Amino acid sequence: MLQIAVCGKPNVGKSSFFNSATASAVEMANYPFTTIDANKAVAHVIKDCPCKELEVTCNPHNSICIDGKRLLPIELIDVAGLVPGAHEGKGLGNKFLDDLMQAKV
Ligand SMILES: Nc1nc2c(ncn2[C@@H]2O[C@H](COP(=O)(O)OP(=O)(O)O)[C@@H](O)[C@H]2O)c(=O)[nH]1
Ligand SMILES: [Mg+2]
Repeated sequence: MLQIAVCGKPNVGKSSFFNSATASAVEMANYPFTTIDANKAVAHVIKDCPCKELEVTCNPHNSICIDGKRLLPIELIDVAGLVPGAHEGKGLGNKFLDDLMQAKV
């Protein structure tokens, strides 16, 4: 499954977006480093499925078709905030970068 990491400065709403997109309930709060360990959950991109236009029955293997709408799963990864000097070990340093590197995007 495609993995997309949500990356940004501390306290900008990454975990709030993650919760909305995946119907999760990870901690979100108005101070930096509320998120330490990365959170992962599945969200769906919703597109029109060609099955309606082609008038065929749809039975996809890697996604879900509901009444002509195709739900394509992606794994979202919510990581700690990006701080200056992370590559030198500041903030969560390399741990933060390791979490990010799992993602394709
Ligand atoms: N005004 C405003 N506040 C937001 C928005 N999204 C999140 N917040 C608040 O910003 C704070 C940090 O949110 P959080 O999701 O924990 O940020 P993160 O550190 O980037 O994961 C929380 O108090 C949220 O309620 C938004 O779109 N607008
Ligand atoms: Mg967060």
